[in-house]
Amino acid sequence: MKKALITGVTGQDGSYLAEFLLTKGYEVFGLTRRTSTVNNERIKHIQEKITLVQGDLIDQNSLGSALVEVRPDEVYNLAAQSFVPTSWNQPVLTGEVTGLGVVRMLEAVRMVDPKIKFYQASSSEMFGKVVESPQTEKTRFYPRSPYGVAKVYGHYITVNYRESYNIFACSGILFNHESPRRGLEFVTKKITNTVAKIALGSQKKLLLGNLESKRDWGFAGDYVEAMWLMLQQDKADDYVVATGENHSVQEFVELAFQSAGISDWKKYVVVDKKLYRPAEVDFLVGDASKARNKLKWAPKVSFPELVKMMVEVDLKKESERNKE
Ligand code: NDP
Ligand code: GDR
Repeated sequence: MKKALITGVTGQDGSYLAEFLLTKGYEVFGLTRRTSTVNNERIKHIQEKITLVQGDLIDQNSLGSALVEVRPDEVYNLAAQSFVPTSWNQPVLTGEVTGLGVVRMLEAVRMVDPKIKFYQASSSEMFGKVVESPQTEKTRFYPRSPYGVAKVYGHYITVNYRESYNIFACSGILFNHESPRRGLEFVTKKITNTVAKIALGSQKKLLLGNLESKRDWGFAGDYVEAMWLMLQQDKADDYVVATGENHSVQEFVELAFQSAGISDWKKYVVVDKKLYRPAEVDFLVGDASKARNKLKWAPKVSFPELVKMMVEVDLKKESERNKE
């Protein structure tokens, strides 16, 4: 039985990856940091089947101890300060966790057992102000936020540990992926959650920032399979994971209202300039040909299906809340 340790197991991707690895017969361990209130909402349905180990990407010793305790075959480093706007408010913390956290985990791997396979959650935010479209593994990075800058460090230190120490370290450059488990502050979940409230009468307006930015949005459940596939190859490498389609925030809004049976979305949406970012990433679209060819990976859930899935779950939750 293979053993995997997931950092960021309480997050959106960590919960889907843990489920996925259980179906593949893995013994799954999740690294969690101490919080004053338990926040295991996303993994409570599988908590009996996985083992939680305490640790924090800011604390080097805790990472080494976790590896000694678990002795995993594979480490999936998904933990990060992952919300782009917060990275301007807390740039140093973002650098510590999202950037230096990666080298802390790589050092732990190197010291405890350099044969451990390592996956790093890199991001399309590294492309930022894009220099070409669509973006591939070879496209030059031009990050536009402290988060993007920290991810570029995480990406190159992963490549460097592969080249310096021959560690089987892969970097997955994933484009935006969403799900009903997405954090409430991200634009997709904010939209579907508020649309559900508007449809059921408990909220009147949806406040948004830049409606024109475009993203290549996929379904998180599809993307975690690509992470696993990367670690099953003969050779460690880096891969772009994306759908190859992009849509504006406004298109997402229109489709979300439609899915809730509301045609006149303009009546409800208010643009708030305070939600604009100091530097925006206007347009992202990925070319996942390498992942398609080498990993035989392809996304399954389409953009309209994703929006509909998220709205339906939020409508159901909201109507249950209203009954309480
Ligand atoms: P989430 O924000 O949902 O989850 C982040 C996780 O990191 C949480 O489990 C959080 O724990 C944990 N974490 C934060 N700080 C620390 C720390 N100091 N020590 C240990 N754990 C910590 O992110 P996603 O699931 O959406 O994303 C997973 C990874 O993929 C992230 O690295 C993200 O940057 C990257 N990524 C995400 C994309 C996306 O579209 N979702 C696209 C490309 C990359 P807690 O619950 O305690 O806060
Ligand atoms: P992103 O996701 O920054 O791409 O990072 P987010 O959903 O936060 O923003 C997407 C786009 O929507 C615009 N936008 C708003 N965004 C938020 N959050 N709230 C709003 O009200 C709003 N209005 C408009 C933004 O300006 C932006 O252009 C996500 C994260 O998961 C990262 O961790 C990950 O690396 C990247 O995706 C790929």
